[in-house]
Amino acid sequence: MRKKVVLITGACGEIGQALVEQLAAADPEMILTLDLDEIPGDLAGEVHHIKGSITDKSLLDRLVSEYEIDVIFHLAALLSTRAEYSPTAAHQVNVEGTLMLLELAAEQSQWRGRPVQFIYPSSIAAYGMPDLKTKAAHPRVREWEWNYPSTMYGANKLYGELLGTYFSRHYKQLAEKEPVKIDFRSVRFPGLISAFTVPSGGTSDYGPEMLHAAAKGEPYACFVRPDSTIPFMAMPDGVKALLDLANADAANLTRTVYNVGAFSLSAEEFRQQVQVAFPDTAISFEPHAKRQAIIDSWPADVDDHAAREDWGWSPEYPVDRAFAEYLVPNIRQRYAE
Ligand code: AKB
Repeated sequence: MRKKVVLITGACGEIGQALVEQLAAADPEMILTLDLDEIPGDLAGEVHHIKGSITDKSLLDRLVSEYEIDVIFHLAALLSTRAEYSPTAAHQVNVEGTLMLLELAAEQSQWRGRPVQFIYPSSIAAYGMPDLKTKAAHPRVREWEWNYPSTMYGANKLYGELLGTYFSRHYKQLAEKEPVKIDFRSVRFPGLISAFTVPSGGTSDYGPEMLHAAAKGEPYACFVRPDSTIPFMAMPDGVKALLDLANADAANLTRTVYNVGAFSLSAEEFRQQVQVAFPDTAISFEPHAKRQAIIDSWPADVDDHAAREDWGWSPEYPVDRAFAEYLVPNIRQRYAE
């Protein structure tokens, strides 16, 4: 008999590590992780880890022959800044890799006669505000507004949402016998901030980079203007959003893709929060014109009332609590060690 598992792709990334840690605490036997890297030290031995690529078809075929995949958290992706340097590679991972996993989920759903749940983190990068005037006039965007991304990653995420929705509603709609559809659910994340890992390859990275640099006592040159404003979220709320959505009653879900918000900060407000805890840090602003343009195209905040109404979304870490209770104490401890 095939062993029933929860598959987590991109398990060594920032969200992956936080999610695996939480799920492994409950039932490590159920967790199957997949990533290009080895699973970090403290999680190794706790979960079944496979080192490899989501674009490796023979690897995916092997997985389905050995496991019954009940839920997929598909976290693997090339983020917005990195994707601009390698757009073709980003498309291969973010789109073709996602398509292969959706096909795997569809086959597994058919084989076992029950939907595989497919949880897909999307991003505020799926939005594209044309200019700062429009951004100021529409400070809290709804899911269907301004879906005109200007980055490869944003375009990939928006299409990933559409593909997942297709697989869950219309997949093989002309086939004589209707296939068992997957259960696709997605959240659009703000910039996530972890106390335990430092991001790489994203454009919202200036926030967490500023904080980690300050905690290490290093100066930091922020690559966007002080007034640049986007939504952010503490990592525990990111994990909570994924798990709350996964656990939501399907009958209450009116959408496949949901905004989730926690707080919105300008880069200057972020600096002020950081300097409350680390007053001696030298933080300057040296905008990088092209990364700035990406941040300017993302909304200042999101309207997440659909998530709040349908599945009770409510962040545990508003801005003051995020810094005072999660970020600052854990980061202090991390670098003190
Ligand atoms: C990025 O900056 O690319 C990510 C994101 C907002 O999705 N952190």
